[in-house]
Amino acid sequence: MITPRSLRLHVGFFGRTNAGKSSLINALSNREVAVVSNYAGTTTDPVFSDIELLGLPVTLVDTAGVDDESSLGEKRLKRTMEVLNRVDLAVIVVDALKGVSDYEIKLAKILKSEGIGFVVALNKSDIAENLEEVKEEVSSKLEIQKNRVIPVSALKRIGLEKLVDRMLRIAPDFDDSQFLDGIVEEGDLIYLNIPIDLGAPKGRLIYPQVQAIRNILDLKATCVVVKERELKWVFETLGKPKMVITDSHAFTKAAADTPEDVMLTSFSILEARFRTGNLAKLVEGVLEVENLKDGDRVLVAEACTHHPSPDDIGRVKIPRWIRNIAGNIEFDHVMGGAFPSDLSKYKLIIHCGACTLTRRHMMYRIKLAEKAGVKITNYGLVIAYVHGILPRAIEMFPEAMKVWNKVKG
Ligand SMILES: Nc1nc2c(ncn2[C@@H]2O[C@H](COP(=O)(O)OP(=O)(O)OP(=O)(O)O)[C@@H](O)[C@H]2O)c(=O)[nH]1
Ligand SMILES: [Mg+2]
Repeated sequence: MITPRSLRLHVGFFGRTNAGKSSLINALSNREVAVVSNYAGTTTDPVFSDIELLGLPVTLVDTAGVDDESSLGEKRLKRTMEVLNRVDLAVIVVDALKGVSDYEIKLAKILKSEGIGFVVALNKSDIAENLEEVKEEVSSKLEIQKNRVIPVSALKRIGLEKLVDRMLRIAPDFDDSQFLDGIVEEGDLIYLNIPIDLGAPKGRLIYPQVQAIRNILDLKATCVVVKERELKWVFETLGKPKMVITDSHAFTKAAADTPEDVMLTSFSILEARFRTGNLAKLVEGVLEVENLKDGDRVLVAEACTHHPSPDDIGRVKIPRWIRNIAGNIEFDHVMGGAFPSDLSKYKLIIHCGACTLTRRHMMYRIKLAEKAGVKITNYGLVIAYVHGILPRAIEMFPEAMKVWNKVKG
């Protein structure tokens, strides 16, 4: 299976126009993925390309160069900053003939304050003079160690290996084992309940399901994968497992078929915990449903773009369930990369499982909601909540249970 983009290490390339960001991405990927020209401002929107760097799946993100003169520059800067919140690692590309300006200094400060590691690619080293002096100057102005400044030439393919080596050395650890960390242990038996209904994609499993299977095997535990009709049968045949993980669509039936002393949760809740690192915050969000009143506005955000089906979960079911509880609520929907910059008109944001977003990106969206003072939750929690099985589905996560108990006592 190809690594989905959301689990790839995202490396953003930032710098002024014409520094050679696109050229460098082409050189690293051995392809002409990005358009290069001598015209300042060639790249306008972020361009994502998936490659492997020394066996590590990464996504290189080319950004619009910033020039500090035009008003267009302002807009571009804003867009660059949006990309910055989606990357795990940054490369600041500096034209060795020009050195650093206030822009790179500002960029380095932001990256440091956001905790995003970065290296500087000192490009066009093939035609630069006094390379050592420039390197010295860059490292002192950006207040970074000299070994973080790597002279390269995208054109002549000089210094690329060294650049990659530095990048990977400072890359955050990219291991997805946290999906079931702390819950599943060696020797455990886990049942995975996966209904193959009309909503299931043809011929494959969805990523959280694959991730769970892989993670259980990595943890030296055993899993049995069944459709919802066989869940009862497998209990009778193999006995009690430590836990049942179910697809959200089959939550109610799974809850009925799973004895009270067996843990039960959903792929969607596990995914939410993994992707946001803050299940408690999302539980706080779902409890906000009780405070909604007629006329309140709720945003439903779906990270992937798909054609909504007649009983689409985000478009149809969730609004129906919430209206049943809270009355005449207004719903807005966004899809894909779109996310409103003004969230203040919403009382609540209900996000999808976000399996197509990077963790950083999802955490950023949570931060935006927090800044706007808007509660945020996710599909899986809403489904469990409206069916009255939320406490059961989160009881293995003490931090989330604490929030529940505080409100529900
Ligand atoms: N001599 C030399 N020229 C280079 C090198 N890398 C890029 N260039 C040239 O610099 C110019 C700008 O390169 P791009 O890759 O388009 O620069 P960019 O940073 O993507 O620019 P924008 O998209 O406009 O922000 C092109 O004419 C490249 O051929 C290099 O290592 N050496
Ligand atoms: Mg470019």
